[in-house]
Amino acid sequence: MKLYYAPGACSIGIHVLLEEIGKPYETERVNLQQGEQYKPPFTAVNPKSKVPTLTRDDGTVMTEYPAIAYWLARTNPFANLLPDDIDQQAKSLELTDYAVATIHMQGFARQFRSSNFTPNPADEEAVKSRGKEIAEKGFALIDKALEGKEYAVGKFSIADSAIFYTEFWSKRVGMTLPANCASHLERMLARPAVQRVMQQEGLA
Ligand SMILES: N[C@@H](CCC(=O)N[C@@H](CS)C(=O)NCC(=O)O)C(=O)O
Repeated sequence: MKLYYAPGACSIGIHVLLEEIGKPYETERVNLQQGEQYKPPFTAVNPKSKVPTLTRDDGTVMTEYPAIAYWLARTNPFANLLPDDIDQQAKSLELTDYAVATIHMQGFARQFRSSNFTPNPADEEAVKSRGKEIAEKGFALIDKALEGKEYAVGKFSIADSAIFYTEFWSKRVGMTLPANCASHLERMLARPAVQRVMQQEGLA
């Protein structure tokens, strides 16, 4: 398998899952600042121009965080990346999707790429504040979900890797995380798999 990633991007969550699984895999860095995602050879791999992108041993390509995370969990059951209970599995997927589709794509994307959300540069500050509001509301909901638990559905699962990267980003934009999210981030950063990824991506 090969993970196409950018240091500290959302691909870090999939990188964490690959380390949790512990099977051999390759990585290839995509320089998003230099626009490598919009040019060949990367566009031949993923025409959506996004990381994470995973090429599998049979040469096929997987994109979209929740799909990659789910596939990794189901094909590596020994790694316990999803609970056995079907309701808990659905809950883990629900939280994964919320972190990716709402907190990341609606909240942080507005803060990191405000010009993508308005044709008018004068509106960009308003776009950023709206993004912050969306992320804050998201973390408040995740905080409730984490109440009394170490991880999102009790034991570590794919949802934690997605929540982790959004919590990690909160530091970049100077947001204060609510208490349960702050402890969750610390717990994640203490996991050996996460520490290896931080080293590998040059973030430690
Ligand atoms: N919906 C996608 C989102 C992936 C995404 O937005 N990736 C960002 C990095 S965090 C990216 O590759 N951005 C490059 C660009 O849009 O130019 C997923 O779930 O994987």
